[in-house]
Amino acid sequence: MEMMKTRAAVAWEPGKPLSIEEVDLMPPQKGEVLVRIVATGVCHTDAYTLSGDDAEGVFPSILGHEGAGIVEAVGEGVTSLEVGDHVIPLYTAECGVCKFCKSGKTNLCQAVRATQGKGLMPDGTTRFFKDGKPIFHYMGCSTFAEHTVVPEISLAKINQDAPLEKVCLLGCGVTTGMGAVKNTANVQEGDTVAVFGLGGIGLAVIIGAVQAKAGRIIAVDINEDKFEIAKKLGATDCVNPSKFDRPIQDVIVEMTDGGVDFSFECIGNVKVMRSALEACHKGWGESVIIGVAPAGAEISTRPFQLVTGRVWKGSAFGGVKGRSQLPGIVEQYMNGEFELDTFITHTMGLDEINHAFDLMHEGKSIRSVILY
Ligand code: NAD
Ligand code: AHE
Ligand code: ZN
Ligand code: ZN
Repeated sequence: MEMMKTRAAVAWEPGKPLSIEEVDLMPPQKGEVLVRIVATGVCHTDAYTLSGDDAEGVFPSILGHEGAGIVEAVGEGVTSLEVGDHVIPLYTAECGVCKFCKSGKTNLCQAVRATQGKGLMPDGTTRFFKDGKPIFHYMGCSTFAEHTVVPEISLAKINQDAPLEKVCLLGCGVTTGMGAVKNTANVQEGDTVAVFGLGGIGLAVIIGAVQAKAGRIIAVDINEDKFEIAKKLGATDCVNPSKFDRPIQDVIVEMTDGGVDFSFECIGNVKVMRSALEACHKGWGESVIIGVAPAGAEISTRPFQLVTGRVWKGSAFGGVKGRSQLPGIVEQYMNGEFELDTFITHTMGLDEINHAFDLMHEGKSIRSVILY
């Protein structure tokens, strides 16, 4: 196979709009797969990396990590996928044999994590080029390209009948939120939940909490335009912290007779992370950090908060093992167990992708889906 041309949104430098251009793509090497991306969501993490705040951000790169597509070619030694398979790229690979995969304790496979974090394929090189110069990969996915090359262990094979323009959202946001509730927190019937930040992640937490039969779901956002969808999905209370002259954790503790059983931070703001922890009930409340904070940011609280039984946790990709568990989540979607349409507030072509970032920053979208 020869080098091919494909269309991509290139992030040349931090803080600049993406540039839509033709790039060169090398064929898949050993253990790699060429995927034609059919659709991709735009997640806040893409904006975070583009902003320059990501400690692992490298430029120029092709961002995007919430996609779905079809296998077009496989490299040497690839056995689990063939041309025509429908797939979701995974930023959390699943090799099945590393210490992490075998531990039974985490979804954080480390097989390709080190090179992935440097924007490289596992062999330490890139497949994307422009005028002979390498362009970095992103989170092992680079779904803002019509074609991408990813490791075999970073692809979940899914039901061929699943609509790729919708299930792309299971590549990050929706799986992350729902999974954090089920796998990381293990919310039980009747539990009280607070969700901080009502973007794609926070709204998926609400769906997860409804599925877990949580008794009360308190949705928190400074943008009240988000409350309507939150309520539609099952939030029982919506609160805007900027409407109170005291800390939002005090408000929530009062509303809930001592605090919530579980809280989820879905923003990436370390001050809100503190509020989310301190909104938890003394003795047992657990707070799950999902939001990604800028390089150098640190969380703080009085250790007394933990001494007195509150628990601080984090969750990546909802604790979901991509290759073994994501296909089942796609099946649940196909069986009507949850919906995705509410998340998709905008669809557009790759040429309009900068508009998707604008909508996100203006708080006007939940998810924009780019259709190739
Ligand atoms: P988003 O921009 O769509 O939503 C964020 C929401 O937070 C918005 O509704 C915004 O109004 C609200 N918000 C902002 N500041 C606030 C404040 N001070 N108080 C209350 N609400 C506030 O983002 P998203 O795509 O839903 O992503 C949310 C976060 O989750 C990001 O940090 C993203 O990087 C992270 N993320 C983490 C994982 C993971 O695996 N851990 C996966 C996906 C996304
Ligand atoms: N590169 C960042 C870390 C970013 C981060 O925490 N990413 C989440 C997924 S965000 C998806 O929208 C994650 O899965 N983390 C686990 C991992 O292995 O990266 C930084 O701060 O350096
Ligand atoms: Zn994401
Ligand atoms: Zn592994």
